[in-house]
Amino acid sequence: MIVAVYPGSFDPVTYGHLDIIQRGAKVFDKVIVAVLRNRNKTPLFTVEERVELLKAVTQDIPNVEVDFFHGLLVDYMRQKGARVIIKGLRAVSDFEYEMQMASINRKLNDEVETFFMMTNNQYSFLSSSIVKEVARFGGPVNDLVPPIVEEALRRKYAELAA
Ligand code: COD
Repeated sequence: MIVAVYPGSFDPVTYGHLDIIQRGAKVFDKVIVAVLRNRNKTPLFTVEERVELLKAVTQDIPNVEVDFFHGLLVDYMRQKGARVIIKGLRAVSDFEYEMQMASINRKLNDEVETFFMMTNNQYSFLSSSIVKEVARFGGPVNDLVPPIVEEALRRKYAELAA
């Protein structure tokens, strides 16, 4: 059984992430979507909120699990018995950073393989940051994120503005 981990910030999950999750779930026996709890960054959504949104949008994919982690990804993978990291690639700019990450992860644990998946062309421009920028100013994000995420964004910015 091949267990893969798809790590990220997912702040929040977008259709670009979801496309990688759906395609990854067709390749591997089990995909664990792992949300990083990063104490050095201030995300818009708490880790619990990000996990809940991911669970909601992946509930129909039986071999996908959602979890969170902190610390090194390779340590988390050891705990989970996972040897494959799934990464999504959008542009050349992603490639340089992801190559560095793949090399350091392999150095930290030479059993780990990074599996790169090219973005679906329609999502090549899409990132959580872009979504937050549009949503913050009240722009439409319905083509960028699932409805439950759109609603969560609307609520979050309304709370912050209050
Ligand atoms: N299409 C395809 N793929 C996409 C799209 C899209 N539109 N948008 C994002 N992706 C991919 C990204 O390329 C990435 O692979 C993944 O989805 C998650 O993206 P983000 O932006 O939510 O998450 P990141 O890039 O901030 O996540 C960084 C990690 C959490 C993976 C990384 O920081 C990490 O592993 N940290 C743990 C500490 C560690 O072990 N570091 C390595 C040794 S120093």
